Amino acid sequence: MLRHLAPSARPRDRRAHLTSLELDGQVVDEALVLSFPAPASFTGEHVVELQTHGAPELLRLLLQGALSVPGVRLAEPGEFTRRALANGRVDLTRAEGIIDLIEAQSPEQVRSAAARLTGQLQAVLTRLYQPLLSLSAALEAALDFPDESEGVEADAGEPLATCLAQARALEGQAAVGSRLNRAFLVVLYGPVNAGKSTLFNRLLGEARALVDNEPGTTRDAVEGVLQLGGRLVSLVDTAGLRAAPGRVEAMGIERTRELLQRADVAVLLLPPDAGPDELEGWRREVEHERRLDVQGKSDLGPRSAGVQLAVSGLDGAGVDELRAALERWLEPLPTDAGLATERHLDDLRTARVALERASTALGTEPLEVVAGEVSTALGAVGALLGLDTSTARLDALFSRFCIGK
Ligand SMILES: Nc1nc2c(ncn2[C@@H]2O[C@H](COP(=O)(O)OP(=O)(O)OP(=O)(O)O)[C@@H](O)[C@H]2O)c(=O)[nH]1
Ligand SMILES: [Mg+2]
Repeated sequence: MLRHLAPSARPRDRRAHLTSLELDGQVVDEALVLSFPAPASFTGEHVVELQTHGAPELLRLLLQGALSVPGVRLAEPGEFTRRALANGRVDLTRAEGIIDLIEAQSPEQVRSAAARLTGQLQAVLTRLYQPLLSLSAALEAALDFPDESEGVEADAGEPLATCLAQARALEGQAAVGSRLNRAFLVVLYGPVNAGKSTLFNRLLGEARALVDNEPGTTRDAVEGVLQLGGRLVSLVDTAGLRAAPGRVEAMGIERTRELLQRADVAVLLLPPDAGPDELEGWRREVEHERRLDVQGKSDLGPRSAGVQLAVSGLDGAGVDELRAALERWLEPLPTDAGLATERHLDDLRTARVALERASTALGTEPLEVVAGEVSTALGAVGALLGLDTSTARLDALFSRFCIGK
């Protein structure tokens, strides 16, 4: 049985309390105990936290001890956050922020997740949700009580336009957010033996791809992830391009071409002795609007004409310049980017399209049509917040009209 010593000194709420932990009568650790009585805890329920030393064997023992207490079990994945959600301590956007923060892989993703975690997306969505709720309630009421509906259409124009502008702005942001969460694809390509794999390894800071002076060493595409300017970049080393490759190599070359079609930036690496004709030939070989022409093995000779940069994967010369050049290609993100993310894009699009249809219908089609579209938009925004809109709308309706007084 797990217990902490000095049970007479009950820890004060929300204060760290130093104590010894005892397991089956023997002290196993000195730890901090914190108690958070309901409802002022993360989940809204009574919570006790133990801050112990991190030794895996100690943690295993403590867990075993805790689990031997009747009624104690391990939490399901995400259960604490789920309970917080169920108890109204966080909304859906904040709950998502927590998991996004845990999974973040770049500083930009950390910032974006933290903004959701601290409720910034919730605040922005609420600024859209509240006026939509009032508008929807007013329209539904006008349908239910036609006698009182005079002027409703004229009054709806302005809030409808405001909501539509807000939905459009959020949808634009979600599109940026989706690019933020996606790694930028940078593909290294060029003739065989140009030094692509050596440069790839240098950029990643580890010997990932095989390097050899035999042309055609790399056959399959090799991917590595790195950070540039706070953004996540997926860097791909490819099979060198050449005429008359072997059968397997030809498959690799086909893959190189496919990758180049999807690449955000293509880096063409050329041998040091490449003349202007060869450069021109490679330029025509693969068309890409964001391409960097780089001469490799710069330690072997002077820079050839026509390239933007010269690098040596072997001694690292020019590699910082290459990094800087790649960073410049990465799309700059606005500071509030990624408040809304790709996950929110569908619902925001539904809301925006419905509001556009409502605006077109207002004054030209029956009020039912406008009300129906506004209701669709409300449902989509409510879903983002994890709210039950039918109950919310009833609440808003009843508070306005005092039905059943
Ligand atoms: N001097 C010098 N040699 C290099 C440099 N980069 C690569 N090499 C050498 O050039 C040869 C080919 O290098 P790789 O990095 O395998 O070239 P690659 O472009 O990946 O070749 P494939 O995969 O066959 O297309 C190896 O012998 C490397 O050691 C460099 O910057 N300077
Ligand atoms: Mg290679």
